[in-house]
Amino acid sequence: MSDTASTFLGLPDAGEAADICLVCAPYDLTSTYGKGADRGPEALLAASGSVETWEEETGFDLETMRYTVRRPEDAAAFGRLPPEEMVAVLRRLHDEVLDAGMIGLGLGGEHSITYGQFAALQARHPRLAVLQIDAHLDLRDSYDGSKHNHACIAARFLEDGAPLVQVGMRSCSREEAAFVEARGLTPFWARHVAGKVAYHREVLDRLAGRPVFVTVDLDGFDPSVVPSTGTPEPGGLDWYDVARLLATVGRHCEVVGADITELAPTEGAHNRPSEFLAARLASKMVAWFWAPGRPRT
Ligand SMILES: [Mn+2]
Repeated sequence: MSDTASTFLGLPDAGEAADICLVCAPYDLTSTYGKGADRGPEALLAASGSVETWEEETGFDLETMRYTVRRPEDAAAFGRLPPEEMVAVLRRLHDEVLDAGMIGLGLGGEHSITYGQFAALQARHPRLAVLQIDAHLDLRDSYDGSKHNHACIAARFLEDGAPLVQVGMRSCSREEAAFVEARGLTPFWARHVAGKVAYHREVLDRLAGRPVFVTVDLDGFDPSVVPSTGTPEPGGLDWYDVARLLATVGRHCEVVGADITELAPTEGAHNRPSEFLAARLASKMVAWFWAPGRPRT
């Protein structure tokens, strides 16, 4: 790691004294269409240097909390690990973060990175529920020979017994559709919830007072909002769709961890709206989920 590695929001790295630890997962081995998500974490952190530390919506000063960034020791070697080993490395990193009393904010990386953090959290919060923002159901049991392919993350949550609330879906396989039917799952399809807020009540009912892990695949957003992602499915969520939902969840639930995945930076772009949105989302998550003294209902 060089001396010039980005910090979060351009603030000094607080090391072991941090409240929030951003855990980088520069990994993109199993993606199938657009590549580059391994460069997502650093692109988000670099963009965060231009994000205001005053959070205008909640009136929270992000500079009053302390942040640190953890990266795999050897990013290139990490990027070549088989998915099962990658997940094990991240599980250890997130265990350390939680043992140190910090809140983890995972930065991907393809969506398979999420399992390490999920497993570390579930070990501490057996009643953990998951809120997943995504264009895809990710309910394949395995894909390309791995149960830790990016297309399988939601199948792992269910396999481990975690209640799962999925929002923004608009793409799945025939087998996934059959699985949804057979299991009686009721994902919130993008076509039903885009532009709406009335369904938030049902989201909260399903999370039902449990500790919550929020996992955001940026392809849940519409490609006009987040173009730089591996599989930009049309018909996605707007910024305010996601912002209103997550602000509501932050007010009503105990969010014990979160991640932002599938940022695939556009090299040489004149401006980088996806990168900046991801950084802004990270800063908003801190304000919505973890700001001390924030309004709770
Ligand atoms: Mn997805």
